[in-house]
Amino acid sequence: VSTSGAIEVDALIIGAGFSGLYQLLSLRDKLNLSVQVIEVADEVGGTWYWNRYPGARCDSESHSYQYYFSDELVKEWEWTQRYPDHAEIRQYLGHVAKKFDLKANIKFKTRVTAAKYHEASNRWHITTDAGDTYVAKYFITAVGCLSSANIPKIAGLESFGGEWYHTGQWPHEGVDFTGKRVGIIGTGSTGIQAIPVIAEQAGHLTVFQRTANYSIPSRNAPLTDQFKQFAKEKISDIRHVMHTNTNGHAFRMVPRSAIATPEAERRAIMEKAWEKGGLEFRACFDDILINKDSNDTMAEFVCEKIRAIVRDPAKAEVLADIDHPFATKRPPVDTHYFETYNRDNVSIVNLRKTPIDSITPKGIKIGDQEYELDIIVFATGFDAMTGPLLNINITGKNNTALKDVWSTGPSNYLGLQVPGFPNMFTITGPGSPSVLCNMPVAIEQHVDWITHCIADMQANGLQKIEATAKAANDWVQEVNVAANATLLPQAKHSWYLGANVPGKPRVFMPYAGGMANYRKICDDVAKNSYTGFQRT
Ligand code: NA7
Repeated sequence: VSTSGAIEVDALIIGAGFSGLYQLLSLRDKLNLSVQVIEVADEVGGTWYWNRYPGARCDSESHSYQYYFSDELVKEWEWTQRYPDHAEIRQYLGHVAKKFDLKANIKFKTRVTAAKYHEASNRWHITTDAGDTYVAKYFITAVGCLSSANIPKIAGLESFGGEWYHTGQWPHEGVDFTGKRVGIIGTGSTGIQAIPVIAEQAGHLTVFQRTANYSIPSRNAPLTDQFKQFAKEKISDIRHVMHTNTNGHAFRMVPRSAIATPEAERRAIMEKAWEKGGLEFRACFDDILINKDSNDTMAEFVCEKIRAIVRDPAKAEVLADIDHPFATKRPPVDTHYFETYNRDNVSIVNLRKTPIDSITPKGIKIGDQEYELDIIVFATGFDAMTGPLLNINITGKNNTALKDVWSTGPSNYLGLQVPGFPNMFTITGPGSPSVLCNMPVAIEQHVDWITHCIADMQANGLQKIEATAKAANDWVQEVNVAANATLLPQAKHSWYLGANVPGKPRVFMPYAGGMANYRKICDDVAKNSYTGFQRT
């Protein structure tokens, strides 16, 4: 503690999810730095602390959705299911925190209210709602990219007489839907997970769908002993696959074109992949995101499945009326999603035809019709990637606010550093490939890179690292070029583009050039004495 009452640390990290925990461990135990983590929740877990809605489960397979920095850790943790649910992931992160004694450096139930760079001292001053000020050389945001809830400003919400919830801020005690009239808005990954579970409890569930979505059956099941053993014996191989492919998952894209494969063979491949289930479905051809004709074959296949599963043709029509190429929005994986529409107590409303007018004391009003509801669930996603950063009042050199620098869209270098904000690092920031990748793989890469960068500064007596404006401009171009080389920008209603939040700049935010490419770019930057950064 300094004479001014401020608490001096080498590094301050915001967030105690996957990123913050590993960044803390790396800086504290590998570099011997003093580190403070600030976390608003009362426990570790990050996104999984908040997302406890019915059916909340990871879309990555459990053996790939964990840290790989320690073989010992991989060996000692036992996942129970093919896809871990929110509670199991929290248990896992709790185990990690305990094993490495991480909580000693985490201040819980505290929100960072502002972070300001002081040029004369080259220090970040970070203030919290507990009234503390931390002074840190390094300031690292580990705030997640899908953590700022998007609650649409629908007129009349405050007048609603029932209960309403956003899935990303779910009450820990749960919500009792038994016999209730429930409405859910949103059919992204979250809505698609929640709808089948809520439908089993509710008296009636009305799904309000704006954009129809593809979804692949997850085929979730308990893990067999044989698979658990395989995953522990093959740690190095699994790590190698995840580190050398485009998406960080433990499977590879099969190098063949969908459109160039004869139709009968193509169909047989897709049928088999559909039966196996999960995100691997899209990996059975490697040109789905670059060749529209190839993409069409897969899109048509999924739409045929929807029509075959959903018995009511009117419902099937609404569900299969998809306006974007396959996998250009984050493709959900589900457990009995389309089958749920065969229940008598589930109906669907097409908001593309008639949007929501307002929320009334009794329910949701669309045109002349009022849908009477006891509970409304907003599965309406997040102000993705930039939202969590802009929620903190971050000010860099010359009193420049991050929100002003990013008023027309985010710009930074490698997704990791913003010019004018020296010694600040953003884990899984916009411009990084994280959201197009199996998240822990992207996180470990970001954290390892930042840790090496800081180690190199410490070893060489360097005080400051700052991305140059040119490097950031070039990176923004690179992110654009990478996106435009794919079909991804063709999904106009996508949070990748900021399109889900009214007024948000329409900029394709994630780096779509693939995780392995990105890793190589970052490694080359470091090898070449941190090209694109100014270090003093
Ligand atoms: P998403 O994928 O952003 O989905 C949100 C859904 O809510 C989507 O269907 C939206 O329709 C819909 N939405 C958003 N705002 C509105 C309004 N105002 N009216 C009607 N419908 C609306 O969020 P998720 O939580 O499902 O998933 C986020 C990520 O978490 C996911 O990609 C995985 O990476 C894990 P739209 O498509 O915008 O027309």
